Amino acid sequence: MPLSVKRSALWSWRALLPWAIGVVPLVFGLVVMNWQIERELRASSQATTRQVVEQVERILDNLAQAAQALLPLAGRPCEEAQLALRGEVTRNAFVRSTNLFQHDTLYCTSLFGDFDEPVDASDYTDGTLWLMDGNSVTPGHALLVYRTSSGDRGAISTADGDHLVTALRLIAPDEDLQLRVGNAWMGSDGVVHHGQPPAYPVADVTLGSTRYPFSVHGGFTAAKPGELLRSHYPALLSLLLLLGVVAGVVCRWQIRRANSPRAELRRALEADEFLPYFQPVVRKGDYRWAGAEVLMRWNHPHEGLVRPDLFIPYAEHSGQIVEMTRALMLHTAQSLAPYAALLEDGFHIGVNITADHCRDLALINDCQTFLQHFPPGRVRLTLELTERKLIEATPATLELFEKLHEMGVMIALDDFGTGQSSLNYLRQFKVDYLKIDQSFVAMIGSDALSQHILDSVIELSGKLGLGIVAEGVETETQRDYLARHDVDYQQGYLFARPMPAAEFLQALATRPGVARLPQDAPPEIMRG
Ligand code: G
Ligand code: MN
Repeated sequence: MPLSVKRSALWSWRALLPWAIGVVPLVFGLVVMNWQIERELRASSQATTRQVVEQVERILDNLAQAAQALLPLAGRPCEEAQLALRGEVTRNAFVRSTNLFQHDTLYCTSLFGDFDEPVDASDYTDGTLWLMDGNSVTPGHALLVYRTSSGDRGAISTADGDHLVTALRLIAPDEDLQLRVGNAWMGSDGVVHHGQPPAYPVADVTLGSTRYPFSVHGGFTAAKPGELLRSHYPALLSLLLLLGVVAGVVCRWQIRRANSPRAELRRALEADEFLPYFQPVVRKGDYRWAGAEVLMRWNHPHEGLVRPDLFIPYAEHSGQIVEMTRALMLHTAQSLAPYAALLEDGFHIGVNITADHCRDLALINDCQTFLQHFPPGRVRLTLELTERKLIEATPATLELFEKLHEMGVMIALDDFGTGQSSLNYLRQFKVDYLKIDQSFVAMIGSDALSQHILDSVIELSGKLGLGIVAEGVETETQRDYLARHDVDYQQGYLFARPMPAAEFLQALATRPGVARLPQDAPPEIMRG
C-alpha cells in the first residue's frame, strides 16, 4: 500500500534480513561441523601416533633383545662371536645386522666378520639410538641403530628403514607422520632429514616413547577438513542449505505479512489513526451551512495525513472498511456531540458507506449509536452510497434500508452520473438525495454534452422528488448556474475545503448568521 511517492531503499534491512537469517543455519552448521571434524582428526591423530610409537617400540625391543644377548661377547675375538652375531640376525625378525665394538672401534659385524670402523657414542641419542640416512652397505637407505654398552665395550643392532616406512604408511595411510630421533627425522617417504621438521596445520600431535628416545609426530594438511566435510557430510550440508532457504523464506513471508496493507490498517485502527474531516454542504439561496460530509483521513505516524483514495481501496478489498467506518462514525459523534448546540436542527451529517457495510443489520446499530450522541432531531444522518459499486437489492438489504428510513436515516447516491443505477433502483432503496459527481459540475459552461446530462439529472430529480447536491463547486459561475437551476445543496472548495473537527467547530461558532448562537458552547473553541 504505497502511501506516498517515496520508495523504500532497495537494500533496506527488510530486503537483507531474510538473506542474513537464511545464512545463519549454514554458518552455524559449518562451524559445528568444522569443530566436530577437528575433534575427530585430533582423536585420529592421537590414536595413530600411539600405534606407530608402539610399533616402533616393538621393533626396538627386537634390536635391544639382540644387542643385550650379544653384550657379554663384546671384547671377545670376532671369530668366536661371529656365529652368535648371525644367530641373532636370524632369530629376530626386525634385526638386519648385529655388531660388536671396543675402544670406539667396530671390530666385528654379522655380515663381514672382522671389521674396522670408528664408533662415535655422541651420534646416538642418549647413547642408545641413531636414525642413519644410510651406511656403506646400503647408502641412502634409512637405518635405525640401537647401541648398548658396558664400560668401553658394547653391541650394536640395526633395523632396516623399510620396517619404519611400513609402520608409518600402513597404520595411517591418509595422515602425515614422522619418526624423530634426536635431530634426525623421517617421513613416510623413507628419507631421513636433519633439523626442525615442519609442523602440521591441523591436529598436530607429538607423542614420545617412554622406553626409547624417539617420538612420533602426526597431523593433517590444511585441506583435510574441507575434504572430509565434502565427503562425510553431503546430506547434512544439503539439509542445512534447505533449512537456510526455509528460514529465509519464512522470515521474508513474516516481514511481508507484518508490512501488508491489512496488518498496517489493523495497527492504524488500534492506534485510532483514522480521523474525520468535515466539508460543509451549503443550502441554496443564502448558502448557509446545512450540513457536512465526513471524509476519512489517515493520520499516519510517518507519512503524515494520508488521502483516502490511497488506502480506502485496500480497506474495501480486505473488508476492514466496515470497522474503520464504524470507528470514524464514533469519532465524529464524539467530536461533534459536545458542541451540538452549534448545529442547526436537522443538520446533515453525510457519511460514506461501502456496499460491504450493508450486508447485515449491524449498520442499524452503528447509526443508532451515532444518533444517540445528539439531542433528538439535531442531526440528520445521511448515508452516502457510491453509484460506482451498487448494493444488490436482496430481501435483507431492502429490509435494512426500510429500517434505516424508519429511524430517519437518509440515503444519498454519491458520485451520481458515473455509474448505472436505474429508476427502479432509486425507488427500491428509497434514495433521498442524488449527489451529482464533480466531473459534471466541472463541465458547466464548457462541455455541451455533460451539461445536457447535468440538466437532465436536475430535471429528473425534481420529477422523482429527490433532493439534489452538487459536488465539487469551485467557481461562482458554477454556483450561480446551479442556483438558477434550483439545485438544493452545493458542496465544494468555493465554500470550504474539508477541515479537521476543531476547525469545523470553530468556523461554525464564529460564522455570522449561524442560526443558533453558541451561548452553551465551551469556551475553548470560541478562542482564536
Ligand atoms: O466521492 P465523494 O463525493 O465522497 O468525495 C468527495 C471528494 O471530492 C473528496 O475527495 C473531496 O476532498 C473532494 N472535493 C470536495 N470539494 C471539491 C472541489 O470543489 N473540487 C475538487 N476537485 N474536489 C473536491
Ligand atoms: Mn461522498
